[in-house]
Amino acid sequence: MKVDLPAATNTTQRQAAAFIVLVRNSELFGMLQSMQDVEQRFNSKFNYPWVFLNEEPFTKEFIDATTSVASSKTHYGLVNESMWGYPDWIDQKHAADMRHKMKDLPYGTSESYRHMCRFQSGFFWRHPLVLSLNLEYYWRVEPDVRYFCDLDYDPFLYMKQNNKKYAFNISFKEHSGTIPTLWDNIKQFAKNSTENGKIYFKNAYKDSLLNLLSYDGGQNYNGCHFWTNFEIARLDLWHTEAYQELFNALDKSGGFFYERWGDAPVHSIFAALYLSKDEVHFFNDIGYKHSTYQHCPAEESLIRRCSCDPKASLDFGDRMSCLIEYMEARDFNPVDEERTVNDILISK
Ligand SMILES: Nc1nc2c(ncn2[C@@H]2O[C@H](COP(=O)(O)OP(=O)(O)O)[C@@H](O)[C@H]2O)c(=O)[nH]1
Ligand SMILES: *[C@@H]1O[C@H](CO)[C@@H](O)[C@H](O)[C@H]1NC(C)=O
Ligand SMILES: *[C@@H]1O[C@H](CO)[C@@H](O)[C@H](O)[C@H]1NC(C)=O
Ligand SMILES: *[C@@H]1O[C@H](CO)[C@@H](O)[C@H](O)[C@H]1NC(C)=O
Ligand SMILES: *[C@@H]1O[C@H](CO)[C@@H](O)[C@H](O)[C@H]1NC(C)=O
Ligand SMILES: [Mg+2]
Repeated sequence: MKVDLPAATNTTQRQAAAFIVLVRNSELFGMLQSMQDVEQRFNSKFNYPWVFLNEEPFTKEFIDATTSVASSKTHYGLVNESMWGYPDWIDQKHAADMRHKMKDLPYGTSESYRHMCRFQSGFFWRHPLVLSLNLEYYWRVEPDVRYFCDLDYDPFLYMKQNNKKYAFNISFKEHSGTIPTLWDNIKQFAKNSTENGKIYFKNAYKDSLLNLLSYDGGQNYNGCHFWTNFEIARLDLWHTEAYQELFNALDKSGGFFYERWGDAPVHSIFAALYLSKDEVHFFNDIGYKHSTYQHCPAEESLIRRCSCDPKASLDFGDRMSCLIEYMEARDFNPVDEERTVNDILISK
């Protein structure tokens, strides 16, 4: 994949951007590990601020330690119960029963994980602290991730110059047991909106990444999603009427609690349906590791002082990787295909 990168220099103009991290006090040491990598590989040269969010107040220890590792400003925000808790339409007894039924799935019984996924889907981008900073882009960071490669250009500037709205660097397949009715709700949302005279997914099917999500032309979801442990995006993507209405509809359906919808499939489905292919970017040059899944760039020209082995990369080798689906969705361009994404969603 050929990409035109900004100059490898730290003298380019800074963007309105920040790292946004949702994290617990107990994850301090994993957080410092991630921050040290990000700072060493990139941010010590570019000095973007850090924003930390938590549904409990950060401890003095957490604040002092993270502030001392950051090369720039740090901000700390509390997530209150308006963004972390049960909406009044949720039947909490039913939610508890469903968690028990999902005990064999990853985080199946976890209540906090569900609040986390709902927050990352519907709220981090409108948290008062985030709004107050007037950011155009964010880069999501989590504790315990490794950044293996030096990054000597500014990815926010890259996104600005190339009109990218959402960027990821690894893709992955969700366990279908966590999202049994998610896709039906997406299709139903498109139908409901269309009936109300609102067409949110106007892009041509062949200009979208819909085929990343489906092996059968939109009938069923194949589980592919971007891995939101690393995500760089425009905040206004989530402020669109289309996303806010979609989130509201998904939230009303209860699936964040009765199932275990992840923010990764929710973000990814929206980005793939709403954006054009060219607005989504695969950051192939940021060697990255999150627990057992890693991405290490294999292209010769992209190897930039990395300390990882491309052969150990998830990418094409692993059946859980969706990179092949992504590449095929990018290449999908039949001459006689005139339908829009909305046409597809409402016909299935
Ligand atoms: N403050 C807070 N952060 C959480 C909680 N649960 C998860 N997170 C954060 O949300 C992100 C995703 O959680 P993680 O456990 O890494 O989930 P995974 O990446 O899907 O395995 C990480 O940044 C965590 O630090 C929680 O209960 N409270
Ligand atoms: C980044 O830029 C500043 C000035 O703009 C310079 O002082 C600093 O040395 C640079 N840092 C690195 C690591 O290149
Ligand atoms: C929680 O935060 C929201 C803004 O995000 C605010 O409107 C609300 O008043 C806060 N609630 C409490 C109980 O502090
Ligand atoms: C679609 O509209 C119906 C009828 O108003 C409603 O019951 C349902 O929850 C809506 N579903 C979605 C996903 O918007
Ligand atoms: C993926 O993103 C992570 C950052 O989270 C970064 O460390 C890693 O270098 C990125 N990997 C790739 C492949 O770009
Ligand atoms: Mg994680």
